[in-house]
Amino acid sequence: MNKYLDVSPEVQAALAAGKPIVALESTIISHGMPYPKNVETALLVEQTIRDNGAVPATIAVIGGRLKAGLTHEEIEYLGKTGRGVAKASRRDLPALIARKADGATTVATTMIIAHLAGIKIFATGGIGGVHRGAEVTMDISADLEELAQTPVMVVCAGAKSILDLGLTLEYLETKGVPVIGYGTEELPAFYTRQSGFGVDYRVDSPEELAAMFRAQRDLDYKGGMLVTNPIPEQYSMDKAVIDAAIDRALKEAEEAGVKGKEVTPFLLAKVVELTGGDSLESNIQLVLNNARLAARTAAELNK
Ligand code: PSU
Ligand code: MN
Repeated sequence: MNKYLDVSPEVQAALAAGKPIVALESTIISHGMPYPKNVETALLVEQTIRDNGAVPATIAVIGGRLKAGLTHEEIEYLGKTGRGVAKASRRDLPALIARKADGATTVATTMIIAHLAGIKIFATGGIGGVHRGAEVTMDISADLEELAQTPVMVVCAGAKSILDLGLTLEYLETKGVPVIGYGTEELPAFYTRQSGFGVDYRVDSPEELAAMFRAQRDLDYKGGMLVTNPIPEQYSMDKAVIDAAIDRALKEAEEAGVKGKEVTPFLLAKVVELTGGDSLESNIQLVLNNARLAARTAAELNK
């Protein structure tokens, strides 16, 4: 066990008993949704994972400790503090540990900590990727490099088209990361079920997802696998509405000169501001949908 890691008693017991476990990230709590919906959602996602036969392990950095499994109080604290908590990606962990500071984990750091704890599956909303204009800015999320080097399955609803989805897929291909569509041949774009881009493989059951992941592990690949699960039809959004909000958000980010790690949270917050409660409800529903699939897949993987 890594000396900086704290695994909660519930997650420890699940690991010892060989029970299925699903990791969850915390940037989605602090930076992804407004309080108190973020806390309500985080707890509901945990409950959904339990209802589907697995144990949830929400991940964050608290007081410099890498936590796999949070208390309700810790989730409440992250949600209430919101963007006041540092967004922690791979490069931030050494500083947070040394300074005994708090951090909300992105997809990249949640994968790192899940792997340290021995957790193989992680459910979230959307991942980071190659930003539009990255051929000039070089703004590429560390999430992609993490998928290339850490053996965790990430179940998401695709990526938002605040990113360049075509370049994101090219990057993942170069890095050898399989991109799976769950029940679809097309990469979902978070709020919508379609993006116009194809996935590598369509899979229609948790059994088959588990089999692919097992094969990847047996090959000793160092990287992970990306499962993209489209938002349920009834919660999907009008493409024109969401595209207009994204265009506007990108324009405002450019005008405000937003750079570095602030880019993604700025764009996400703008989109929510411009589309209101509808996009928040969609966001919540797609995360619950991913939690269900991840829990069932974790159960299959443990058979
Ligand atoms: N995209 C979303 N929702 C999110 C994020 C991205 O649709 O919550 C968060 C995740 O935590 C992701 C991080 O890992 O932003 C990526 O940030 P960056 O692009 O700075 O790597
Ligand atoms: Mn970036």
